[in-house]
Amino acid sequence: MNASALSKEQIASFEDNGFLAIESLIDPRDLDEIETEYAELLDGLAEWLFAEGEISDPYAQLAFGDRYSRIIAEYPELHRFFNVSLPLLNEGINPDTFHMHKGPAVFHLMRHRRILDVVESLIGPEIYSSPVQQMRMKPPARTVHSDLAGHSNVGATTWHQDIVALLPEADDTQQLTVWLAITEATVENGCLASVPGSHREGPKVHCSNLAIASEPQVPDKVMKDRAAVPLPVKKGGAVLFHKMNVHRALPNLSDSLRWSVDLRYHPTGQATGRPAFPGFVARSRANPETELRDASIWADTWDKARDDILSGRFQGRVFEDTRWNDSAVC
Ligand SMILES: O=C(O)CCC(=O)C(=O)O
Repeated sequence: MNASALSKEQIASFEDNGFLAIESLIDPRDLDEIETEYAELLDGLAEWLFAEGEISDPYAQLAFGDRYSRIIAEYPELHRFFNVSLPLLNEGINPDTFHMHKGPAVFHLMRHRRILDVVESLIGPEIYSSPVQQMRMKPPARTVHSDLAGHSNVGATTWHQDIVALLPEADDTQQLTVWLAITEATVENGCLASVPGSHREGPKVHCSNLAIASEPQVPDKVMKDRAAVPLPVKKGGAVLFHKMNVHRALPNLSDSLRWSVDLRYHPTGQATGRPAFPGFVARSRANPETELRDASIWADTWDKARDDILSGRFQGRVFEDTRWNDSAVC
């Protein structure tokens, strides 16, 4: 039996609050690979978009965060090429922007030993990496294109429970979010804020009314008297979430990019809640040979999912966004 990566106190705190902030979870140097991979990606896209006349300058002289912020202000679809999931669209898909990033650094991060150790402390040793995952690269709020102000990968993340985005097949899935800070997350640059104990309150009404926001949210009027705790963490730090915990992100009021990734895991064999997208066995103490260790195979599974959706071979819904809607509240 391995020693738990979380102390008894940390596990009790997670169970009590529905979240746990770990100021430093992985060595910040373990993020070098992601930073290099994303810098190369941005370089290639900047050259291409400039050649296509989509942006006025490739901004090659700028550091990564500023360069990303400048380019996405001119080309709002940019975020799709950096995300680690295909777009969450049930219809109206444009193949030109139905893309994602699936480089080896992302796969290596999903299998990071320290992350899986912590996950194992909470859900046990048979760990499935859920395809419900998002790369969130948030420029300073004042620079965000109005089309993206309500898009949680770039602009605001409003109050929600993570269950809101899952199909009903995953109602009993023990999904755990690992929200990892790739840049330090502070109150100023938009760290998360969470309502302690809210995971015991059952599912909340989430409004999908476009007049309020472009993503399902628990309306501010419902949350206005609730005390939320801000959860700043260092670069390489993490916040773990129960899927029923109510949380949001504060706005990025700083002058630089705030960058995080949310990874999700659940015990192998449970439904992901997003059957159009592929997951994989990240750790198995019982059957280690079932673990996926090859980043190119992982990338291939996403290519196949993309083909299946675009060709119509996959006919179900990709994403759940209206199930918890209730017009009386919304
Ligand atoms: O980083 C964000 O803005 C939101 C992340 C989040 O809400 C989540 O991981 O569930």
